[in-house]
Amino acid sequence: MKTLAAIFAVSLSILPAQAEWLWPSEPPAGSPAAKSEAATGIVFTGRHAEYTDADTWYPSWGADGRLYSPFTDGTVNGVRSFSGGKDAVVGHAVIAGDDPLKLQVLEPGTIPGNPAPYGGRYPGGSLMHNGIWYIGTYGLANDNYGLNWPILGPCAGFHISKDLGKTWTPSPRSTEPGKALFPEPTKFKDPIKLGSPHFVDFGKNMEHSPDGKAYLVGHGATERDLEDRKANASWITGDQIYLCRVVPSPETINDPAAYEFFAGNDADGKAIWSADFASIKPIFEWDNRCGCVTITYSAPLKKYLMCVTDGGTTESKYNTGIFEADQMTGPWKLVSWMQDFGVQAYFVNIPSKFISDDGRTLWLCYSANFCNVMWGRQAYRADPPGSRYAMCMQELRLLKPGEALPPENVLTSRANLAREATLTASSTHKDYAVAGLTDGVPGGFPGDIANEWCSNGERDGAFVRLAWEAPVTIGKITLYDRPNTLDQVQAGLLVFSDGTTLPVGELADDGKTGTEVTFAPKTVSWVAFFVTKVKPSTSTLNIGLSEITVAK
Ligand SMILES: [Ca+2]
Ligand SMILES: [Ca+2]
Ligand SMILES: [Ca+2]
Repeated sequence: MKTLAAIFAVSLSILPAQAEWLWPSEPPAGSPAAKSEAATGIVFTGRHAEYTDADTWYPSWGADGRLYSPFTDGTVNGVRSFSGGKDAVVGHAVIAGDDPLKLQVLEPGTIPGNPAPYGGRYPGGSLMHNGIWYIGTYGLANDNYGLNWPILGPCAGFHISKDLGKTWTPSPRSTEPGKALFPEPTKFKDPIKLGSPHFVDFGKNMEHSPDGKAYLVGHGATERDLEDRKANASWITGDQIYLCRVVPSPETINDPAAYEFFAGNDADGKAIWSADFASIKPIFEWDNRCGCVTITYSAPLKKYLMCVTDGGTTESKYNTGIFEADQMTGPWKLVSWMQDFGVQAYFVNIPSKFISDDGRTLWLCYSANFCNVMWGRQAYRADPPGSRYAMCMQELRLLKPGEALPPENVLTSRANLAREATLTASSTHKDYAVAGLTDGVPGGFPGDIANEWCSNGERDGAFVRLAWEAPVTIGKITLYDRPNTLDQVQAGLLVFSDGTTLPVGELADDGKTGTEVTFAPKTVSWVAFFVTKVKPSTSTLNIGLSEITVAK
């Protein structure tokens, strides 16, 4: 029962096509974007793969067909990058392969960069153009009120490599106010509009740039931190989105005078571009919703696709909006607002390399749930499955107008209250996690063991408990056995926080069919499932469950 994940650096899970599910669009009140008529929703296919234990992946598609990306705060093939503190470095790596389920992350290296006066220096936009690789960095500051890097600092320009990342010329700019690439902030910790800029992904070697220029999109705010709220503009939170452009070359990329800034539209609705940073205007604004942003051009759809993350408190669950527009300067229309995507997904982008010929199927590249790894203090679940601290690749489809929605799936439905519960178990095998119990996939050994909960050598007597922060009203529970045919629950008992109990009979051994238990609705703060009988003799070694759902 050695974990597959321990043998392969890549974990992947493939679900049958019928497992597709719609992520409901739930925009909060006050959404400034009209609904898209070109793409009416987002359906996940269940195909995903995760690579490395580092984050901050922004792949740029080189003329040689490979992707060039920064990374940080993790290790790639033994090369470690950590971007906090005075010895900050940013990592870089090459991503080879044409199948997002079978990528290779190669040739890692690091670049040092002093973050002073900020506390960390993190990778931002990456561009591979005409064989020259540019990696941007930006500063982040903490303060004495907690949260994760709540203050966004300036872009310190770009490191440049002319030999595919073997050697680098450091940026002549720094994170010091007055010495950064753009004029803001004017003093340490002051607000910044064009923070954490990322290159618009125009396809292979920027083939679809409208004018040969590179465009940088960034997020920020005009208000100081705390004027509106804590983390008003951080690495993952902000109020507006801004755009600038430059003819990319080693001579221009770090020269502020080479840049033009989007400065609004003229009376005919035509974009105004100004060399004066003071004229800059947002391409999109939504108070406290405009965190980290990326834009990709979809050549088949002739649309720009924008991923915007609303990073909450910087440590909470995050939301991601996907927008589309005919032009980078907008107006932007909402494809889907994915509440709690990840549930804590960040640095979301759409690598142009993996957009299908019809433009309808694409892959999100992101990282997720860093709180679980960094502090272990929040047990954020992987939603969609596969979302973890890594380079996550997740396939989705953009729904066409009039296209039928996939059938509602109780496992992945937001009506499944099990997904909101805090889980505890009588024991968990060291290669497993209790999170597999509610990841939406009734799978497990000999498949992906991340999809199930497995006790540590227990048989009858083992239990799991689902608890909610606030009481929930429930009337239906479905239990799935572990899919292997050694371990089987043959009877169990549901125990509710109101003191009531319900017996449960034998679960289908193959775990494919759930056993549904319905009852008169009751309001409870927790429910536990005790295993009372298992497959006899020595067959059952580590009893467990592959999934449990709880609904009204
Ligand atoms: Ca704000
Ligand atoms: Ca599961
Ligand atoms: Ca079984």
